[in-house]
Amino acid sequence: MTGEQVLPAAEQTLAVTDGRIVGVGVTGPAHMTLDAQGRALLPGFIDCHTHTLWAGDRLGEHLMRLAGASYQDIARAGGGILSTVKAVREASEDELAASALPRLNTLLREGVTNVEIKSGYGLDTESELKMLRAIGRLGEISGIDIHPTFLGAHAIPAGEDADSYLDQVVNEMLPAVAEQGLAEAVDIYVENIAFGVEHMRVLFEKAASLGLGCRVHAEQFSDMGASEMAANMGAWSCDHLEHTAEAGAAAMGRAGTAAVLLPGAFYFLKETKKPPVELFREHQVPMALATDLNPGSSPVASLLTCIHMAPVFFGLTPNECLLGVTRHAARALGRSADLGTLEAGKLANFCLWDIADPRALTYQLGGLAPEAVYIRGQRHA
Ligand code: DI6
Ligand code: FE
Repeated sequence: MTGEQVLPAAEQTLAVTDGRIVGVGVTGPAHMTLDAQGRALLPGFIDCHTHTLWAGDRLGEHLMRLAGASYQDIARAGGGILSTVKAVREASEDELAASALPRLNTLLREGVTNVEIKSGYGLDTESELKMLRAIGRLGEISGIDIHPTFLGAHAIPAGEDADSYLDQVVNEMLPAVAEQGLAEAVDIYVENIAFGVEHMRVLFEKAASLGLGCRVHAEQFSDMGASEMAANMGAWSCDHLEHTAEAGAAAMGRAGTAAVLLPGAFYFLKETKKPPVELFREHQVPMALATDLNPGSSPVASLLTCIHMAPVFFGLTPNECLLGVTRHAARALGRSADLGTLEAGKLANFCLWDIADPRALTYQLGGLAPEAVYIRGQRHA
């Protein structure tokens, strides 16, 4: 896997028709032919795990954590995700979309053409649908390709219990989300401060029956066996994974489930337990990298910062980082057929970088930007 390259250096031209690549390294019949002229031509970067849409801020909690409180302490005291939920419920769909737009544009300027965005700060039917509609609208107004994920099972709302809330998520919210075509996948937070693996099983069975992909926040703080079960159920990805054991890695490898590593959250929460990258290599698990952009655990609107941190914190090679934001990120989104590499038939989402060696993107921290960003063959930045 470390030997795979993002793009062979010789491929300097792309032929594009109707937003899709029709030829690489050739100038066949096409509406547009692009010659990279010595610049590095790379697939558009994919930020495959974000919570980019929120309202309010969590600066106060940041200050509490700097004074010694833990993320879990704050969550148990009714802060954390639930404080963002309160702000999101009070915000309109327009306000939500407008506040997320600058964050998306920040990602775009670093060469990110595709962003997954999760709901999960509504936690009731109306507010979850409002978030997903705002996320859909962001795709139209930003020009970035957005991949919406329904994360109704993100936290347990105040005053409710996990079982009955999960029942609402599965039997009320999810059917509405699917019927209105508002999400491509579901996600659930399996953790001792949130949901258990049996909740995940019920959610995934329903999601699969409705044709949605399955993803899970797994093993961020403890190992509850979520990645093993999720992989065995055909999940697209398991994300976080600091506490994953070999059984989880082996199941992911067998199933081809992507491991999405989130160095921004690891950094911001000052974690010390690292995801088991050696096990992922051994079991040939495709590793992806994402920002986890959110107001609580990863206020990091920079995928380039994450690909800089991953070698330092987790020991990823520069090639693994580049694959992590292209080919393997596409897999985490269930979109390998359309995204992640520059091949005929895939979407023409790509960037031109004025660098001799793409691995340099993992070297310098800050100040890097592509010369041009194309999404579906249209120039965007
Ligand atoms: N894990 C995360 O990193 C985010 N959600 C989750 O389940 C954090 C979301 C937040 O704190 O607002
Ligand atoms: Fe997350």
